[in-house]
Amino acid sequence: MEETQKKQIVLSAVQPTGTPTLGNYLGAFKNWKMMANDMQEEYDCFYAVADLHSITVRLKPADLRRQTLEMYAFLLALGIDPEKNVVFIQSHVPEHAQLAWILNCHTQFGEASRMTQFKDKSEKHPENINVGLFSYPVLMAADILLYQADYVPVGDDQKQHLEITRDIAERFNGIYGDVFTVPKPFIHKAGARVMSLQDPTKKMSKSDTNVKGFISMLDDDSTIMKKVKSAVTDSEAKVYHGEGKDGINNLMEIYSCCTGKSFEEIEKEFDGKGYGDFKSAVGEAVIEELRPVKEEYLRLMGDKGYLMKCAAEGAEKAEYFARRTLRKTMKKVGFLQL
Ligand code: ATP
Ligand code: LTN
Repeated sequence: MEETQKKQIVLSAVQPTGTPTLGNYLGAFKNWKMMANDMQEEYDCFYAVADLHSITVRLKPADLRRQTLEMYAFLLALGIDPEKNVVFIQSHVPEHAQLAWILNCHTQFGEASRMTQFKDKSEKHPENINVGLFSYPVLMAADILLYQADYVPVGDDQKQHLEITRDIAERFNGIYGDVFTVPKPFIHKAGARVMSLQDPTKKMSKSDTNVKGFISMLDDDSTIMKKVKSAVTDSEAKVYHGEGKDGINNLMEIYSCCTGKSFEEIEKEFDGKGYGDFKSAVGEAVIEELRPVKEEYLRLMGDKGYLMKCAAEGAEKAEYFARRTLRKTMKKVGFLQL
């Protein structure tokens, strides 16, 4: 990657907390891939496995290790070229934790307390409300600001974390002069919030205890079809996008993302047909959408040596940029330079 190029910088990350879902794929990964591949001339992309973030919830060490490599394999399986982009594992670049400390000291307790993800996760894990969970968005801000990112492609649930990142960056720049690029969220409306198949008022989440609520990217074809067929809908038996039709709206959104069809086209396609036909079509579309990624993932998992080599190269490239920003930040704050 040419350092002198005037491309916009893109950064995003995913936690290795389990097998990614269709929500991660449609809300984030699809856009990551588009920015890294189809819009390669415009963007330099940095994508990370956020393993430091994932220990805010208690994980077994062996699971963390395995899931980190698996998530890394998923990123490459999307078709993101590790030669042309920087694909790395967060904990391999110690500057993330270092910058996070400095940013912690420039973040107000009050503003961090307002984060809805913190409130949700505290409710979910009342036995382990650790300080890391509280300062999670500050580490996320460090991830983004270290690379001077212009855009951060994420799902809708991360909007608030992007807002606090922007506030921290602006505050910091206000005190010390221009240090950080103030990043913008990149949230593609379609797929930004894929809902649970069992409770379409809640977002689809890989940590949902009810496995019927989410489609895992490794589910086999018949499991995907079964989950879609048992998705909660309504009793109207008419396919259209409307109020009070959360289940159908969600399936239409999924179908639209996988096929590129608009809601009007979908309504026409299923005019006079029941939910059974519609669900079969959605199931087929999801199966076809995930198939190539799943196949490539399984192939890559058979070559761990290659994955480790890519991770090492990614870490080296990422650190080059991260070190530069951290040095500049420390100098501005007034740390004695050697
Ligand atoms: P967890 O379920 O463990 O809390 P998560 O899947 O919500 O994790 P990440 O894995 O860190 O969180 O999310 C990675 C990316 O996927 C983020 O950009 C997030 O916004 C996006 N994402 C996650 N779930 C959905 C969803 N249901 N719809 C759209 N985007 C999503
Ligand atoms: N908090 C994010 C994951 C994440 C992230 C980031 C996203 C960690 N660091 C930096 C974008 C940029 C989530 O999706 N739960």
